[in-house]
Amino acid sequence: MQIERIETRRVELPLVRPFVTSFGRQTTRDGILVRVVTAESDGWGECVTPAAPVFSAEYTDGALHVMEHHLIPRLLSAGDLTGAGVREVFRPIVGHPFAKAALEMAVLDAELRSKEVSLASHLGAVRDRVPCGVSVGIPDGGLDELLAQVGGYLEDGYLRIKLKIQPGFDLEPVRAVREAFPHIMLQVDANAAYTLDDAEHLRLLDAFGLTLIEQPLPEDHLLAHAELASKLATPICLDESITSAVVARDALELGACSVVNIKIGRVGGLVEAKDIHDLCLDRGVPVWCGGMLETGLGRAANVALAALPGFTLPGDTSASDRYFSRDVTSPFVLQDGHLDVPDGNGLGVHPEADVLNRITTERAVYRR
Ligand code: OSB
Ligand code: MG
Repeated sequence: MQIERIETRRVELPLVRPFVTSFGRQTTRDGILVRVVTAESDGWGECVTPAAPVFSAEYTDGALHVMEHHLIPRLLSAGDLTGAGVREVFRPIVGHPFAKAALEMAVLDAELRSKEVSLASHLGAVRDRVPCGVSVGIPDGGLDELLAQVGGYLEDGYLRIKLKIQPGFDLEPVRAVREAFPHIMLQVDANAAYTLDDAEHLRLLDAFGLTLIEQPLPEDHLLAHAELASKLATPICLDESITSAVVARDALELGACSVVNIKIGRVGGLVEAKDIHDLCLDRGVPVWCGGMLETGLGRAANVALAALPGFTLPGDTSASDRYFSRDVTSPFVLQDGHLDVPDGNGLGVHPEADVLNRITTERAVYRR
């Protein structure tokens, strides 16, 4: 496959409600959609960076810059290419996994559309729908609002609730939700907001029967996570720390986590994500699919990935209406707590032109 043209679109979509975490407050999805055009077909990818470098070093302006000046030129001069080869083309460029993942996704989508194969079957999916959880931000309105939001999501049918926590907003909200909903699958995500000095405090979470605690400590603190894991009964899951299959193996060897959150963007693409899945499946380590407030494009990839056999826990693969009043693709709709895995060619969804044009704030085209 020879790439003829690559288009980038900076997009901005309002969120249905602000999303607040220990690293900040988000009211819009400010991302990049990319389109790869070949002689036979075209494909789409989504860059899921936040607007500011607060989750990881990467952010949307930086991702657009590295695409334009470093990644896209390499793809356009790569000659004959498949989705499986993109990771190698990008290897000389250090870091920037979110930008790399978006372009790899678009190349793979174009390839699979021309081969008439769905992404899910290409990856080795074993199910046609995936169980879904929802990630609940820190509410402006305190515990009453939190309980109302959680109750609403449970009514919608979500199978697992994840609460964002931070110092000063942890034991109380977890206790309140657990008391109101004694039997739900419940977990928490700290987004790296604690230190090992908080171990005794975090140990108090053991009382609430949580499925896991996600990323309690900073990204590069693998040994500290191992030490914390030895003090807690609640399983530790890593998100920010797991940047590659190599790091995933190191983290598991060190005992830094016993569950892994896989995000396509954070690890640099679907090929790396599948490698992490395979490693964890081989070691009997449960994985689940994280989210970055994706539009329908990134969501289609997440849902296809989450259909692999090692994804044994519900993901942050919520329905479109949890994020946007109008998604850029046809919406993903929750049915019985699940999302259907798209079975069309490639991602199985495509942006709708009117919405795409409405949300695009900048567009650029690069030719071979
Ligand atoms: O840490 O999992 C996270 C959103 C943006 C950045 C980081 C995270 C999240 C979420 C939301 O928790 C997951 C989603 O519903 O997409
Ligand atoms: Mg997380």
